[in-house]
Amino acid sequence: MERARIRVFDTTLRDGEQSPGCSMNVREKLRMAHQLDRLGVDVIEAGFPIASDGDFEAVQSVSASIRRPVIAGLARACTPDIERAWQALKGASHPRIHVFLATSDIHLKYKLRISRQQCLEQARDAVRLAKTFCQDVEFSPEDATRTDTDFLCRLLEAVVEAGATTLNIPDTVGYAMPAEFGQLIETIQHRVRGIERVTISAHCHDDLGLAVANSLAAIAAGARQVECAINGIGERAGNASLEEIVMAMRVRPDLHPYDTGVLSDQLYPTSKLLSEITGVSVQPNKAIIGRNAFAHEAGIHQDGMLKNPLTYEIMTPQSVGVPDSTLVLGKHSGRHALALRCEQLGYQFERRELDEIYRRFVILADKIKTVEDRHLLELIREAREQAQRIPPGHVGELPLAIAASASAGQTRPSGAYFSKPLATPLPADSKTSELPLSKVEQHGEQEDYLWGV
Ligand SMILES: [Mn+2]
Repeated sequence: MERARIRVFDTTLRDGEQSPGCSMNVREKLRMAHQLDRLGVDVIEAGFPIASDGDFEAVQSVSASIRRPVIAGLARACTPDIERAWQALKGASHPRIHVFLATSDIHLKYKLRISRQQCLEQARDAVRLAKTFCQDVEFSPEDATRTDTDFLCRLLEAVVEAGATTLNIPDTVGYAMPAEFGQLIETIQHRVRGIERVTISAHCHDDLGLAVANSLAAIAAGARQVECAINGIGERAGNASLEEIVMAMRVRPDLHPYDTGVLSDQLYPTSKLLSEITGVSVQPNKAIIGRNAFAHEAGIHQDGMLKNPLTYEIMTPQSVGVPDSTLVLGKHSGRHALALRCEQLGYQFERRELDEIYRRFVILADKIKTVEDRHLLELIREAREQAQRIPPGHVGELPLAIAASASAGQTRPSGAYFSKPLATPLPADSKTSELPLSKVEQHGEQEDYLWGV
């Protein structure tokens, strides 16, 4: 069976840019647009041309230099906006005017102060005007999810008749639930005359954390375009995250048998570029592209990962452009990961030696959360030094200097620590092979497996 193709409409440069701290100048938008082109999105919404001269210029230069995708510009349903949008877009190889007008009673009454009938006529006239400039016209009934369904269907029918080629259904305020939103898309498909000639699109916000779920529900119900943004940026809680939608479909084709034109290994580079440009980074646990999305700290997870990544990863980091999984060394880590990191640092240990290092490592990790390579190197050195000086049976104390320097946030370990003479004299008969055994060893590997599920 051929899989349906979903068009990815990226609004990072328009809705995304409207989020606090994420505004971009012309040069930055252009840089981002080139990366979105590499990523393979179908539509780039480059801005809202009437909003400012800068935004006009940005849409104009994106239109002039990015030739493969459709370039969209936003316009309210009025003549000056539509004309301005066209002025900015006319150099594009595939221009699209995106007209919007609020349709919910709450917006009509308090914001626009117009009747439903006036709203319908304004929407229809705006699409007609846009159509005189451009074949590709998208219409969005703002706040669609809080709009009376009968009225919404009548209005959509009018704009299809006026020439709209894409009907975008926005959950502007992030209010919808997945089943409900899917139902709305189905209703529109059944009730709007002429709908078979146009593409249905979804535009979801994340106010209840459901933007991606709602977008997937819309696709399942027949939407063939999805509007989304890199890193999920956008008004308030943001838009549906592009990387999450794309990877949900890629990881679960059994339930979401759809294709996109997105090259998934460009997801991480695109996310990083956006963070670099805006200075706004994503939370570490952000799905797909967060710092911890492919990091494993728990011992049982690390052990599984080292044996076969399929144990704890549903996709490879490489598939989304992340260089490699990270095994973070913390108090939840086990010997297996510790040994591997030691090996990567150039040290190979006998089992008993490793146990001693592991014992010290756990004590340290309890204090400083993440054990960096430099801590580990000190720890190894310290364990070796003490092994040479302390008689067998005596268990050394916590490497306090490391803990102190780490918790004080120092980037380099204190040099004085190593020059400090150790109090215990070296017994003549001690051998390095007779490292003191800690209680840890008696519990064996099971000790590493306390953290799971
Ligand atoms: Mn929006």
